[in-house]
Amino acid sequence: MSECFERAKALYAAMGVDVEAAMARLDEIPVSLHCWQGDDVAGFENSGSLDGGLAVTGNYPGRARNAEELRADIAEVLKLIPGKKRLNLHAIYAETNGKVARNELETCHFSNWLDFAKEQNIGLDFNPTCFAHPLATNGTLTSADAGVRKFWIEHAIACRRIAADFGKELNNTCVTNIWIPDGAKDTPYDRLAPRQRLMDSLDAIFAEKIDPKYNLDAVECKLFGIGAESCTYGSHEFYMGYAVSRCKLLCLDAGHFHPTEVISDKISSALLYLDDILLHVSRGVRWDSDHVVCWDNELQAIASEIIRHNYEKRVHIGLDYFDASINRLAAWSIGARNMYKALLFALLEPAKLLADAENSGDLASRLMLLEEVKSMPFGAIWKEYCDRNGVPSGMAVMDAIKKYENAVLSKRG
Ligand code: RNT
Ligand code: ZN
Repeated sequence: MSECFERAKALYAAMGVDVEAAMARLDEIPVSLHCWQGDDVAGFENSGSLDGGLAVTGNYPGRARNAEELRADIAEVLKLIPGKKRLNLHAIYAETNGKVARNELETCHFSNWLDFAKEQNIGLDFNPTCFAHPLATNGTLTSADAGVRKFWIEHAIACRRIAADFGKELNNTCVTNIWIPDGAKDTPYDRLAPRQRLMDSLDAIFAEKIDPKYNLDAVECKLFGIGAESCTYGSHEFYMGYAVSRCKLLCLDAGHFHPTEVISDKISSALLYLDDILLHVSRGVRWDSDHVVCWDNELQAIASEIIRHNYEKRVHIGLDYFDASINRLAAWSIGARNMYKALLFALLEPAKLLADAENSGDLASRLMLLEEVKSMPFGAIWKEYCDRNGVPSGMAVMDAIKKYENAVLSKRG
């Protein structure tokens, strides 16, 4: 233990903060790493280009081209992130050589991923993939075509069963999130009918009861997407109502609201009415651009909300961004480390002093405290946390990434 850490710990203690307790609490908070940062949301179906309003920009060399490469990259990135991690898979990461239709997917098509999760001692999360598919060009669960709707309902049902198997096999609850790109480029005449169909499709998907010990269902709203500028059927109001009335998890993606609207302010409201929620921590720049998560004010506000109200068992934290313009392992680890950093920073807030100041109406002291914590020696605590987790800190993270880039990524065509 370094002298820096001991001094920093004493300074936090003077503010009534128990650093050891904070680190112990952080150990129990999982963050779900999205598998799709490693291959630009391509998956293994060779289905062609991404759509549904999703766009990955950049062509930095070294993209994982198959499951072995992706798992090798994830194994490497897990070594660079402290804390209790999970892995979030999409249905398109099935290993079927593209030969099994999405509505016929089974757990056996993910057996390598299950082995990998066991090897790494991590839980899995899951997502039906309702985009990048010939049947997804004109709506999925909202489609006016009953055959198309049926296909996507069957796909989502298959995904829930696979997810429940993940949960059972790993003895670790899986969270399955449904996001669909459905919406209208231009002003629709009827906004109700597609939403009615979406509600009915979701009810059909969730008709089968699955033990919440194995799988929890989440639904993800969005304000707009490319090609769905005028109306997105799965809006916030739609899914908030759906989640509350059906006891589902609401998924709040940080990039899915108006640029001045923040999800940190939605957590306490949503959790008054819902048992659990899912977060897609992302960073929108001017739009839902899915930039690498930075340790910015909003990320800190999200983490502080979770910690201040002891929500860590009810808020499932997932990451959702994709940057192909820089080394993908760097993108992954920078964003994930920032999530843990923000959680640790929140855990080191002088909670009692802040609550006392606020409750006694001493708002100047509240402001002073909130500003003072910004210059506390947080870096020494973070470094100690990384050391104890056996992961590098500072630019040593980049050194490890460059080493892997030279040895592995640069050899990929
Ligand atoms: C899209 C949603 C969705 C996807 C992933 C790949 O806007 O955020 O969560 O990013 O499922
Ligand atoms: Zn998302």
